[in-house]
Amino acid sequence: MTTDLDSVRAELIASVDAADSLDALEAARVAAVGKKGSVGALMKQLGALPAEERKDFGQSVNAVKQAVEAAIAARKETLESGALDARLAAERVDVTLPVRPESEGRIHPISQTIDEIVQIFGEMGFRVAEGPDLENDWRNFTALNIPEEHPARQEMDTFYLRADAEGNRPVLRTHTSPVQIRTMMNEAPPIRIIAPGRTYRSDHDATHSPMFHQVEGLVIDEAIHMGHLKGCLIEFCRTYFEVHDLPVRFRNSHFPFTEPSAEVDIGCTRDSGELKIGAGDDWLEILGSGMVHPKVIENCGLDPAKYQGFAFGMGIERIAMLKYGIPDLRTFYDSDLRWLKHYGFVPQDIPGALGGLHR
Ligand code: 2U9
Repeated sequence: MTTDLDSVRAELIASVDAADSLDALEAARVAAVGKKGSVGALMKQLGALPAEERKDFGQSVNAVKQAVEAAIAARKETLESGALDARLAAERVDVTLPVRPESEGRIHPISQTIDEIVQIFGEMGFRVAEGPDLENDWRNFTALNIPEEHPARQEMDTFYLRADAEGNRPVLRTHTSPVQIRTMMNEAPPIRIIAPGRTYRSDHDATHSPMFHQVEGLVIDEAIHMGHLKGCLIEFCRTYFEVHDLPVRFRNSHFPFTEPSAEVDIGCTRDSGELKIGAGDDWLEILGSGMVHPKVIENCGLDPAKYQGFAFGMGIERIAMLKYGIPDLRTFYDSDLRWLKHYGFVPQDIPGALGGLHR
C-alpha cells in the first residue's frame, strides 16, 4: 500500500497553518516532523517497499518534509511578528499624557515645613534625633538649668501626669530640648543634631495651641563659638525664606539653658498691614538661640572646659504661617479637607533649596 503523499502534505501544512500560537506551532511541528511524527512514520514504510520504488518514495517523503518545514518557518515568522505587535499594542505609552495625574492626597504644611528644615540642616551636616513626648522632670527642666521656682514649671503652663510611687510626675515635654539632653548623655561629641517634634504647653488662644511643633538644634564640639551659631542661622533663614540677601539680626536675650542668648530677627516690611519678608525697615522674630550654658553641658556628663556648643529653637507653625501666608494657627489642627487642599502640598513638591514658594 502506498500513501497518498500529496494529501499527507496538505494535511500537515493545514495543521501548521492552523496553529494560533507559538506553543500550538511547536505541537504541530512535533506531530509532523518530530522523531515520532507523521513524516517519520512514512520513512518507516520504506523498508516494506520493493527496492526499485524506494528511491522515488524516499525523495518524495523528503520533499514533503521540506515543504512542511518551510510552512513551519513561515508560520513561526507570522506568529512572532503577531506576538510583537500584540505586545507593542499592550505596552503602548501615550507620551502626550501629563507626566503623572495629580494625586488627591496632600502633604500637611507642618510635614512639608519639617521636611524643608531637615533638608536645609541636613546639607549642613545635621542629623535628625527623636525622643518620646512624655518625659521626666529632670530632662525637661532640671538638666536644662531651669530652676525649681521657674514659672514654666508651674501647673499653669505645663501638663503633668499623675505621680508614680516615688513621687515622680511625668510631663508632656514643653520643648524638644530633652531630645538634646538624651543625645548628650548617650553620644560623644562632635554632636550636630536637629530635633523636630510635638511639644505641649497649657496655653490655648488665637496664637497658642496646647500642642504645637518645634524644631531645636544642637552643636557640641571643641572650640565652637558664636560665629558658628551666626553663620549657621543666617544660612538657615536665607535658604528657608528663599531670599538670598535677607537681613538677619541677633538681639540680646535670656534663656536659662544658654549664655549668652540671642533672639534672631529677619528683615521685613509691613506696608498697609501686609507683611513682606526681605530687606525693609522692620524686623520679625524668627527663632531663639545661644551658646549652651556650661551647667547644661556639665549636667550631661561632659567637661565644659573642653566642649562648647550652640543651640537654637523655633516654632514650626509660626515659620510655616510666615512662609506660606497661613493666617490662623488653629486651622492647622481642624482636619478641614478644603483647607488642606488649599494649603497642602502635592507629593511631587520635594523639599529642597529650590522648593516651597515657587509653585
Ligand atoms: C540644650 C541646650 C540648649 C534650645 C533653645 C530657644 C533658644 C528658643 C523657643 C523658640 C520659639 C521655643 O517654640 S518656641 O516657643 N526656643 O528660643 N531654644 S535656645 O536650647 C537648648 C536646648 C537643649 C541641651
